[in-house]
Amino acid sequence: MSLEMYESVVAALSEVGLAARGAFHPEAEDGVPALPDGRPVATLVLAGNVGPNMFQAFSAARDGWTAENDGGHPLDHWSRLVLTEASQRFGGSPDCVPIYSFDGPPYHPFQRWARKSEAVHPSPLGPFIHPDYGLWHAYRGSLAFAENFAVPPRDERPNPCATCRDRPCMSTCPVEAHSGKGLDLLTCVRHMDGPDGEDCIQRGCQARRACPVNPEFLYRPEQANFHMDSFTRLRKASFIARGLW
Ligand code: B12
Repeated sequence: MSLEMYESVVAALSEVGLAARGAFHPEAEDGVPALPDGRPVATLVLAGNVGPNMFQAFSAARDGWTAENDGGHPLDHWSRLVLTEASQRFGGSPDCVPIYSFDGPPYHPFQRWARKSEAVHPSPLGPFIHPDYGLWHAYRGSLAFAENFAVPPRDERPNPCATCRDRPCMSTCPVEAHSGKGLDLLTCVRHMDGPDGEDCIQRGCQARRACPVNPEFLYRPEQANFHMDSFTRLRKASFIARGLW
């Protein structure tokens, strides 16, 4: 089985600042949309961030951008630019098209796709955990191909949370927003927007940072701050719009 085509997709994604996050051959129940000319997608390669590469590439590219040209969502804007560029290396539409994790609602079921592609598992916090990258990885989109090419078999390593006895992620949040029944979003965002939220905003979610799995992949402060600041602003705006703030 030659992985030559898959390896060339890995290289193309890496050149634009993204990491390939595994791949699979979709079946009808996976909810992968058809290609623009109606053909089914034969191979889907997931793309995201692992380690600091994506944030470095994004930070360099956005220099000089304003809300007028990035639509107020600079990381999503950057993701569209670079995934379109990567797709064009494989002929572009309709043979290879990007699908984005942030397009919605309704959103594409990226977590379902992620579980088919890599050894990721639900963590007690909600986001998926990876045996190598811990909680420090995410998805920006995917490349959908008409061509059926060989991809590596799914990595079957088990969930690291299954053998984590102390579960510090569940007891570290200063406002107990993680109860085990899902995130209490209003409590979380109120805390981050308030006078004691600085640590979470500047360095990232404390519960997530308490995870002992491979903390060397922890987001650096500039990336943590970018994500937490935009998360807080967008969620607060949504609560205000719904009269819940
Ligand atoms: C909407 C959304 C949110 C909403 C959720 C609102 C809601 N109540 O649904 C809000 C704004 C709250 C949110 C918050 C966060 N999110 Co969010 N979110 C999404 C988004 C855009 C869509 C999710 C969705 O509705 N999918 C549609 C359903 C049908 O898709 P699905 O994949 O099939 O969903 C399955 C999984 O969710 C799975 N699943 C979920 N939990 C569990 C648990 C178990 C036990 C099992 C078996 C399965 C399972 O079951 C679902 C049904 O099949 C996804 C991106 C995406 N496209 O998936 C990111 C995404 C899930 N979010 C992500 C992240 C990182 C976060 C935050 C940590 C952000 C932050 N603060 O930094 C928080 C943490 C939330 C938490 N602790 O739970 C990441 C997760 C990455 C990862 N490592 O897994 C994603 C994938 C985005 C990305 N760029 O990578 N998010």
